Amino acid sequence: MTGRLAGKVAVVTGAGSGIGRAAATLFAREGAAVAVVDLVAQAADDTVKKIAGEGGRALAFAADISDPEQVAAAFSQIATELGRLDVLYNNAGVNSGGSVLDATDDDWDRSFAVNAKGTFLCSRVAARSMAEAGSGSIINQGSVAALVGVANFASYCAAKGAVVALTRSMSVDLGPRGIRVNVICPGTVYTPLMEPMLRARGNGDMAAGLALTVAKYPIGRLGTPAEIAQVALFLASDDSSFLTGSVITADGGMTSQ
Ligand code: 1HS
Repeated sequence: MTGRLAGKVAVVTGAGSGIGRAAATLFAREGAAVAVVDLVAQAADDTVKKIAGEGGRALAFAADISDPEQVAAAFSQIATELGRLDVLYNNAGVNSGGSVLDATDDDWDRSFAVNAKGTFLCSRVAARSMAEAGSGSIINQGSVAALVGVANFASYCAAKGAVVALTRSMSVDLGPRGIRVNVICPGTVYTPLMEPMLRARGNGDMAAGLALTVAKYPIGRLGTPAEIAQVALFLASDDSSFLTGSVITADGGMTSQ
């Protein structure tokens, strides 16, 4: 452990699995006290157990980040339990399939409620706390889908595009308050969240969907949660002290072609 987050308090949303769990675990290894936020209480508890098993400090909070009241309650609990807030990683998100021809109103509404509004709601409450301290780092989870068109992903592309635009706007507003705001745009990382997309892409055949997806990545494979967590750690730490408003692709070259 190099202690890159020693003495810090970090909130990670969607930390019950995948990239969020990897980031929460890594942040704790680097010395942060971590608020593990997830829609599924048991999943958040499981991440806290993993962190505790490694000697780290973490607390679990169940919340639907698209619900303003649940966000307010969770962050109030976090302030009570952990006292301060130095880092927010807005990792929680939902996938939603369908092109503009067949996506449903619910697809659109849910994608924006979680991916865009959830990022906004958590950022607003965190930024108010960080502004009092005059420092902080907010990391938003975008996607390559914010930067390039992805077939049958209309509402997800649009919502993640909103996250990138929100990041740039927040960086302008919060820079004078000592708060940095950046966004990671990952390529596909193999997590349970991605299985519906991969299976659909392969017309029901997961292996075929995976092969079609990997073929889009010059590096020849998909990313891992740990690789994205390392990018989040860089943006959370003082190693990225001159970065704000930055869009960091972590995509195996997918958007370079
Ligand atoms: C879900 C993640 O944000 C990546 S969007 C899907 C991109 S691709 O790998 O299917 O081209």
